[in-house]
Amino acid sequence: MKFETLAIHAGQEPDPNNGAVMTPVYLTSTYKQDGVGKPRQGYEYSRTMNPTRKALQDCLAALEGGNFGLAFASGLAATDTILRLLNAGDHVLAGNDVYGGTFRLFDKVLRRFSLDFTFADTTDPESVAEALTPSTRLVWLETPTNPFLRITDIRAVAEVVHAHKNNPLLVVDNTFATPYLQRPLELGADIVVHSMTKYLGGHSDVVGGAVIVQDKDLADRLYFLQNAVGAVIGPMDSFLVLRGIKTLPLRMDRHFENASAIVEFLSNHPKIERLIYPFHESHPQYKIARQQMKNGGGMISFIMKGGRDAAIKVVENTEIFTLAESLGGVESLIEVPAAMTHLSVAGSQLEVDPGLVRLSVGVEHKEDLIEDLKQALEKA
Ligand code: P1T
Repeated sequence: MKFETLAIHAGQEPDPNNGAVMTPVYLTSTYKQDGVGKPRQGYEYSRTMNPTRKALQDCLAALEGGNFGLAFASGLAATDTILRLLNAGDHVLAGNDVYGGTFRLFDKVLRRFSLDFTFADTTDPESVAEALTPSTRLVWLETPTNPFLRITDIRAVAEVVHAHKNNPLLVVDNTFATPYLQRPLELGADIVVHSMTKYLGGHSDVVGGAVIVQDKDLADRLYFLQNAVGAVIGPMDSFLVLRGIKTLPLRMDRHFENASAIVEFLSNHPKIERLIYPFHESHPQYKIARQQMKNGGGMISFIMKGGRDAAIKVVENTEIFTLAESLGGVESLIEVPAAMTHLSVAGSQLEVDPGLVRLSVGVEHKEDLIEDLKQALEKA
C-alpha cells in the first residue's frame, strides 16, 4: 500500500467487538486473565502493552518502512530509552546541531552514568569517520537539524558508521522530515526516532515520542527497556497521534507549499543576513536534500542582520505566527532558538546564533502568513 493509505489504515482495523471504525481509546491499566499466566491476546498490563498504543506502534512501523514501532511519553523519553541500550564507558558520537533538549539529556544527565559524548559535523561523512573512537557504539544525528536545517547524507554516513569494527547503531531523528519526506531505515539507519509532538501529532495537542527499527533482536531489547523503564505514552495520547497521522501527507504538502512561498518572499529581504531552507538553491546541502527528501518541509530559519535584538523584534511583532516553542502543528509558530528551545546549548560547542529566527510554517493561507512576516520585519 502507498503511504497515504498506510497513514489512514496501518495498524488499525474496525473493532472486532462492535465494528467501531476509529480505534477505541482503551482506558484500562490491566486485563482479565483466563487463568494464572493466561492473558487474553497477550495483554497483561498497560505499561507493557495497550491496544490503542499497539495500533499506533504498528502504524508508525509501517510508515517508516520498519518492522517494529514503539511509542513513548515524549520524544526525549524515546531518546532516553534508546541510550539505555548502551553500557557505562561506551562512546556516542552525536551531530553538532541537535535539539537543545537532546543535548541537555546527553550532556547533563547521561554523562553522569559514564557515557561519553562527542559532537561532530555529520554533514561531512569524513568528520564522522574521524570522530569515531574504539568505544563508539552509537551515532546520533538529526537531518534536517534543529535549528540550522543542515542535511546529512544518511546513506553515506551509514556506510562510514557500519564499517567501524563495533558496527555502532546509527540513529536518525526524523522529526523535522517525517516519514512522508524521508525514510532513514531505507537509507541504512538502524533506528529512527521522532518527537510525535510535532508533525506526526500535527495539532499541538499532544506530547509523544516514537522509535522504529527493522531488526528483531534490537526491537526485543527496546521492548524490554520500554516495559522495564516505563516511559510509555497513554491510550488517549496514542489516539490523538493516530488521528493526526491520518492527514500527515496532506499537511506536509501544504506546509511545503506555504514554506516555498515564504522562502520566495524572504530571499533577498534587506533585513535578512542569511536564509536557510533545504530546498533553496543557496542551501549548502541542497543536492542531498533533493535526493533524500520528497519535499523541503515546513521549517525555515533565517538570521537577522540586526542580530539578537532584531530577531526578538520580529518574533514579538507577528500576529498570525504565534511566539512559542515547538513546531509541526497546523498553526504557524515563530521563535528565537538561542533564547528559547536551545537555551541549554549556550556556551557549548553547539551554540546557536542569537540572531536566528525559526519558523514552523503552518497550513493557514500563504498570503496571510507573508503579510504577517512583512509587517513584523518592517518593525525590526
Ligand atoms: O519535546 P519532545 O516530544 O520530548 O521531543 C524532543 C525533540 C526531539 N527531537 C527533535 C528534533 C525535537 O525538535 C524535539 C523537541 N523540539 C522542540 C520542542 C522544539 O521546539 O524544537
